[in-house]
Amino acid sequence: MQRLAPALRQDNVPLDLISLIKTILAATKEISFRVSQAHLGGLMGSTLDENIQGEVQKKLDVVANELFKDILLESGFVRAISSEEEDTSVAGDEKGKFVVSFDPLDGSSNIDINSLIGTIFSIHEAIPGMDAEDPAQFQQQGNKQVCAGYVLYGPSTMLVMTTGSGTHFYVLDRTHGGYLLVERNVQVPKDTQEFAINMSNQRFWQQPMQNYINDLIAGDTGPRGKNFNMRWIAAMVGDIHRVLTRGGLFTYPADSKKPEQPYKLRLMYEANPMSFLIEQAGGLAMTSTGRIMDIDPNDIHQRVEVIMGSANEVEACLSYYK
Ligand code: AFP
Repeated sequence: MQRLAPALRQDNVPLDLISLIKTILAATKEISFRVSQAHLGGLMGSTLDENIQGEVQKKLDVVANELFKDILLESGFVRAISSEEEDTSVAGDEKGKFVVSFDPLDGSSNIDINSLIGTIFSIHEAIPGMDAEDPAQFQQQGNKQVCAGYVLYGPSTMLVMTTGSGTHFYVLDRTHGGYLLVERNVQVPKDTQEFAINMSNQRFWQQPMQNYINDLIAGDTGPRGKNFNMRWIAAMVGDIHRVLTRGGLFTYPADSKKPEQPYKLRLMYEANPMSFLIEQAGGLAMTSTGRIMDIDPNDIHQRVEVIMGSANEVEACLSYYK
């Protein structure tokens, strides 16, 4: 099995980006260890704080964020970072070539039940001549990402990453401490009979999504003429990993639960990196009105509607909005 650095060189990834990726992965190895220790390290439960989005922070969220922040800002490769757990972007090295957005621990509600969680990251080149302090560094579309990935802290610790030459799976080999390539050029099957959505929000969805899901549930007695299965891990990393592994449709649609906040998932460190991975694996990553990676970001914590996965199923879903 190939080690990470030669696999990246094979994809012609520039050396400075390889160095940054290795820096990010150093942090994930420590997070993987801390997650596996959980109760033993006294890291279960919540802090007394909320992040800027009003969500209660778990102790592990905070530890993972500090680890990432420190390692990235000390690396010299990074002009600025933005994180789910930071109110604003944080300046790094003025000469840093990259900006990094990340969700240090996605799926926090799964921490206390010893279930799937992961780290999501997205890398853009810094805008030439723009100050590290300037939050406009992050106003770049997803289609400008030079690398995106996630690390899943499951039964094995897996890295799923793209630098624009396909989406590849790696596994952390604890015997030598590095990530090994286990599957190159993963492909999301075009068709699927599996979907992932938080059904408890059904009454708050717009009518097209209500109609689409009703038709999936009707199965072989409805217009789709086939039965569908539903899965929901409540951590986007876990749900997208399943879609990348065996296909499926994942959606977090617009809803009217909180009128001031019609969308749940965050563009910069959830939707954009997952879109890059899904598209590089032959899937589609859309809102009901267009491609996610073509959205012009206006805020580091911007939220967005998400419909992604198996190409033909995403098209089928979008046809209800026409
Ligand atoms: P947290 O990491 O902030 O807990 O949120 C996880 C997440 O943003 C995403 O990973 C899930 O798909 C989604 O929330 C699940 O949310 P609900 O189960 O509350 O609908």
